[in-house]
Amino acid sequence: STQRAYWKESVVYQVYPASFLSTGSGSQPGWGDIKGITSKLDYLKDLGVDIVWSSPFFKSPQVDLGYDISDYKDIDPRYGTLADVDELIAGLKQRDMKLMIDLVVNHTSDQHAWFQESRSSQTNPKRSWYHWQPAKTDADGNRVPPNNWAMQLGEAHSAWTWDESTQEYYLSLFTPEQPDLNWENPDVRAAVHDVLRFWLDRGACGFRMDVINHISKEPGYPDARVIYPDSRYQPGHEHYANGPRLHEFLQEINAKVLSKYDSMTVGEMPFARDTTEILKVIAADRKEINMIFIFDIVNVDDDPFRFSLKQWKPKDVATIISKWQTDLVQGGGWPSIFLENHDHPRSVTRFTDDSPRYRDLGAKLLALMQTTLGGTLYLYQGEEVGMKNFPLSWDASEYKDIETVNYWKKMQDLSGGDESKMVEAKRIIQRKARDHARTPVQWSDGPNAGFCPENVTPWMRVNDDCKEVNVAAQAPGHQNTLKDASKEQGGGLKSSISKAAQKMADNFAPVGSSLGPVVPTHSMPIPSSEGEPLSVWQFWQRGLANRKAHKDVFVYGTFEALNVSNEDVFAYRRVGEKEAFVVLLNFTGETVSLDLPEKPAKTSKWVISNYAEGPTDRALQGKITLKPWEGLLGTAA
Ligand code: ISL
Repeated sequence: STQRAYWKESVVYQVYPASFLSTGSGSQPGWGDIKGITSKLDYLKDLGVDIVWSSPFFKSPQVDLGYDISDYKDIDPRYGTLADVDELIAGLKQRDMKLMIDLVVNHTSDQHAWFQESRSSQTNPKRSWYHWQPAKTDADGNRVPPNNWAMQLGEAHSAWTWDESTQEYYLSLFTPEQPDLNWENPDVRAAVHDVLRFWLDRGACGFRMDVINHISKEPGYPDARVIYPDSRYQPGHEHYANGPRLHEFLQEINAKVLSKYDSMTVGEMPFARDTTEILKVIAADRKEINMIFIFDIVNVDDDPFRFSLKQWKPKDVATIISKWQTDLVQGGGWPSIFLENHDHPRSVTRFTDDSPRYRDLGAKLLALMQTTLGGTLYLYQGEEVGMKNFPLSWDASEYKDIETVNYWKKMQDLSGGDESKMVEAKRIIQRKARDHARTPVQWSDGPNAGFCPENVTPWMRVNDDCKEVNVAAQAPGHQNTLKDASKEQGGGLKSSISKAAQKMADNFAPVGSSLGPVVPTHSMPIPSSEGEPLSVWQFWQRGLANRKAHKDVFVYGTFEALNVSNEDVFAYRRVGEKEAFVVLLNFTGETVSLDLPEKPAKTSKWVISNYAEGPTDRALQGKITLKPWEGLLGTAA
């Protein structure tokens, strides 16, 4: 049976600090800060979070919102100070929670002292800390980059940036302001190890490792295979994702640093699809990293890259998730569960229907799915209240992300004044841009959604729906955000407890299961007026509590996809040593029916539905009907 570990059972909550909460303690008004995170620890604890992963808050020119770091051991004044981080770590410890740091060491900022030295001359001792290459010349005698690799966030640009003063190119896979470190150089690796030790010694539990499978580039920088015949530059990841020395570098980090701490690691590995290749990184006996983010599910509508709209089918979701749920565990690895992060649009928009009629049901359907899948669960800020993409009506200037800005510029160049092309481009960014995950967290229905004070303009526009969708309206006991929010008291929540909501909450503890009812870790009333369902937030809270109370099944149990007669329904069984559950998820806005085979899915009782009235008297096997976007959880015989 599977070895237990804290990092397997933990619920991780990702904070994107610029957009989380602005208390005014940072240097830039309208920008989130570290004290904002610290002030929300009770909130997170109450939700059921164990570990906070914050996107980078280190010193940075913010070209790529902190993924361009100019000092790994200091904090950007916009976010606060090192003392603020110490306070955050202490606050987490007090609550038996942990902090995970975002480690961005494939590249630095071009403002990092290492790069400043490296670019100062061709003979500087740090020259070889980055990838420098002489120019090539094309048939017409023009200067051209060393190869045809494209910049990932730079639409139609070369991945190589020309340095006028030293007359060479440097590799910059993301933007020109993010030069790639040269991991071939042992001094670079030692400097990175030092950064890890610095944060572990300060009390971080581990790392989310940014594009960690990009650190080993193929020697000689061979040309990329051509995917876009019309384009001069090509993706090229076959030469730098999962490169030749990746395992050696990861094992070195583990042996020299990680193994000396009770640490956890999750690697971000774009372009990792091959099971064998992935298991080489995460299988426990490899001593590399604990788990990775596999992007198949969030790439389901890419064709093959982000700015495209591919029609996906519910069946695709079922196929992708089922594959990783089984393959990784069988191969000695460990899955991560997530549908959102700061690089992807909102899941309720993407995977369900975010219109007023179905939005709550959709968000709860996804919560039911995620809290009942195996692996370490990652929740992204705002997902717990069902935040959605901002609307098509917003002007293109509201998009701030460098990737979107570059794409928009490229489309303007290409469109040659053809308005219909820009209408299409706008439709695409409204569905797919990273910006949708970066609007301020909606804490209340007050000014700026409670993200920052009234007289301050937030760095990014608050989504229009904040009046209806916000934490204060959904999370009992969390009405106050900024200090003077007292006028909101009693505004969002109805105090009477409805029988329907109470019944549903009780049902979250599957009766008849060996572990008995869930004992909530919080002691709050169930808020709702007659007939009102649980809020999305409450549904998440109870889902997380349920997951923990039955972790033998939901975290550690086996996963079996169920072959039901309807391809729009994702159906699976989770099986532990003492109990088992069945999950049925209708990924359409239609009423569907399916045949649930007697074996292996004969359930003893349906216990949860995302509909307020609960599972009602649904059949236990044979023909079953599901309402639009309905999810059901049942105990299995
Ligand atoms: O968003 C993408 C391009 O469409 C992804 O490929 C993304 O660049 C990739 O997942 C790497 O992301 C990470 O590194 C980037 C940074 O911009 C992202 O925010 C970060 O999550 C460079 O550091």
